[in-house]
Amino acid sequence: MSGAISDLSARMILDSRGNPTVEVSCFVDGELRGQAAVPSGASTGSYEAVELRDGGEHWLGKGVVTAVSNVNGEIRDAIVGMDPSDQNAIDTMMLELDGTRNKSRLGANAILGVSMACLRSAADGPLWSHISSGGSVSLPVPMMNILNGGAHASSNVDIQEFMVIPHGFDTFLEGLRAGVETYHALRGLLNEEGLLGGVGDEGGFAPNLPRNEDGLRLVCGAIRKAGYSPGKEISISLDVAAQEFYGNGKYRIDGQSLSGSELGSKYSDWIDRFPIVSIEDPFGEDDWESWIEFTSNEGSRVQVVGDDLYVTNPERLSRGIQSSASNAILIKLNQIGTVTETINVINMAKEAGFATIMSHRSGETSDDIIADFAVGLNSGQIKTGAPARSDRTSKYNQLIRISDEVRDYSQLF
Ligand code: 2PG
Ligand code: MG
Repeated sequence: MSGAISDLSARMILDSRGNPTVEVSCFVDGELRGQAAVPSGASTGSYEAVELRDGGEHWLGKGVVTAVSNVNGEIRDAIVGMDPSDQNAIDTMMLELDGTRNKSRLGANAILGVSMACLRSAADGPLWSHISSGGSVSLPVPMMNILNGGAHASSNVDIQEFMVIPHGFDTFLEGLRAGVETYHALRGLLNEEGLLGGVGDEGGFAPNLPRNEDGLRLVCGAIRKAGYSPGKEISISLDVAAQEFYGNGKYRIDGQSLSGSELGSKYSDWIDRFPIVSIEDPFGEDDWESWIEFTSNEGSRVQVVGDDLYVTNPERLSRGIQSSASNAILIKLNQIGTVTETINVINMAKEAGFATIMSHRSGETSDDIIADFAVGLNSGQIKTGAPARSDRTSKYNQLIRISDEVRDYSQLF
């Protein structure tokens, strides 16, 4: 779209956990053309780009006054006058202005808000089409987090996410329907077992369970109760987020203290007995040895996904590719902090033959931009929580809208 950026304005809004976050509006030739809101993680990797928080007493230290004024001041001054369709120039300008390796001066939350708002301003038609710039597109298979634990729930379950992947369907809508039916079936099953309580940060149920394995049993039961065959039409994906229970070389899970190899054997046993097709962050973010060993043992049976391990960072991904530490990467815009760098990382992963999964954060807004990214970058998979609460369903609903225009549903597993 022609024209020049005439103004940028940022403000604080609230995310799904009731914490402040940054929203940015981008004006082209005096007209509002694009608006975007920044998500926020709870189980964040230490190598992520820095989210600027004010500290102090207001908003429990989580205020974003500084990040907002960085957009309304320095960043605005540098970006006004630029062509919104030159995403690379916009992002490079902000990287240079920030001047740090991890965006800690201006804040990745300030920079990403601008980057995404400019992207939206440049789109002449559907955003997914603009993002694809003529490349192949497809509707992603969803990873739906129906049982929450770890840092996203106050239960005793160590594993952060038990997800269902409806891969055995011809269309996105059929897959989504099967996942939704399984979510409701799980509610029924938990109710029957006296385990139904509240939900976690991503809308999945959050029961206390005797062992983590009970999560697998319950999800399988829910798939069957919904009328589907576990492993055939719907399989299981886990985000262990193992960094959260790692310390002094040991993983504390199910009341045991395990080495990386022992934990790997536990996963192998689960893979033997349950239809698990994907495991994210099975080990800590610096425990490369365990990653390499596990991927060499199980990489042909399951997708091994690096999230905290790679933090959508090209240097960390390059190490993972060279050492075969995994065979897939989770992609989160705010881990790296600009649209351009996100696209570069996903392309790098694809060239190496890695699978890619576009992902939300546990703290979200109703912004649905990741739906367009998943389609436009042909990521094949999207992870965006339970089919409940509008911070999660906004992404599914946008994919439903896009499915009127795009027919291909990614074929996996
Ligand atoms: C993850 C994410 C999203 P968070 O670990 O993959 O599910 O959680 O945003 O808390 O890092
Ligand atoms: Mg994760």
